[in-house]
Amino acid sequence: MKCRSCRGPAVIDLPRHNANFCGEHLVAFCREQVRRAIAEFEMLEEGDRVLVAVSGGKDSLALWDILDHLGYETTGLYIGLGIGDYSEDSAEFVRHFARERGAELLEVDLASRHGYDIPGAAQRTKRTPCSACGLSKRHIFDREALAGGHAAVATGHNLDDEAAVLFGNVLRWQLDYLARQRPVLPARDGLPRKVKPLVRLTERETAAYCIVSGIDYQVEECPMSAGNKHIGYKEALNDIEATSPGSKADFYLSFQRRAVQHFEQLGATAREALRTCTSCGAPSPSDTCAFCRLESMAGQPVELRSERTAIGDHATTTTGTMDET
Ligand code: Q46
Ligand code: ZN
Ligand code: ZN
Repeated sequence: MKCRSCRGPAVIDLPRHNANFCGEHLVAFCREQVRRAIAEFEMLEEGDRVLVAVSGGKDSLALWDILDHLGYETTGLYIGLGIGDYSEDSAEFVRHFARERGAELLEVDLASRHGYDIPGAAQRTKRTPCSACGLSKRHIFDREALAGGHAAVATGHNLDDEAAVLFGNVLRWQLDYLARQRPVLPARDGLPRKVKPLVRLTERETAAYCIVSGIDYQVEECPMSAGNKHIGYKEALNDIEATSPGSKADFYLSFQRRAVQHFEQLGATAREALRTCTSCGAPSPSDTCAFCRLESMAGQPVELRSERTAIGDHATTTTGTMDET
């Protein structure tokens, strides 16, 4: 098996591209895929300041690394979800990555800042853990991006994730979700722009990118993901991909290129006028936003605080601050 670019020994085969790559050219390939996704979907402009949502997994760390290499000014944002050992380990992977590169890392710990963790919130509010988690993460991404003056929030959703969500939305013909399933959501009504620059890369490719680039990441999956129906959709799409390489990318990217605009008219429900949450100031359709309602049901009162830390030159200060959490 030879690398398509240099004819040296290949470390990975990518049937959908009819190509094999050595480590060096796999890295170049992945960065090029991200550059093309950003350009095609007009996600970012040259040199933009980007807040990268990092979980400690392969996708978000690969994304942070690639955006850095593409010349964006990045800050990592890690949210401590309080999911036992899983969260403790994931924080360590993120801190290690940031420390090695002298990268700026912002941490928000749900328990110390908002008085709840995800397992507790799920129990007290009768939401599923992923629903409480998603709501919390979206709110904090938006808030921190606006507070820091970042041009956009970037998340590590890859092609497998997005194709699986699309598959689920098509199975149920969720027109409103289909209309909004874009790799870039423009800033609006006091919300920052959101981008998914990994939509041209599969999770196998981001994992290989991390291994070849020496990025240590958390392999373990979140223990609260059990029962998530997207896992089954991913398996179904992988079965199709195995016999018909390229189907997954075609399914998702052709939807973006040729179909999503048709759903915009079909699925567009009159967008509720947004007011301002009287508690936190975030845009909200009601007087109190969903996040503040979750916090008041799930949380214990805490003294609010925020942690912004520059890692590298100030490693000692950083460690001190982080240990507090
Ligand atoms: S972290 Fe949170 Fe995921 Fe865990 S609780 Fe669900 S949403 S599965 S990306
Ligand atoms: Zn090569
Ligand atoms: Zn609020």
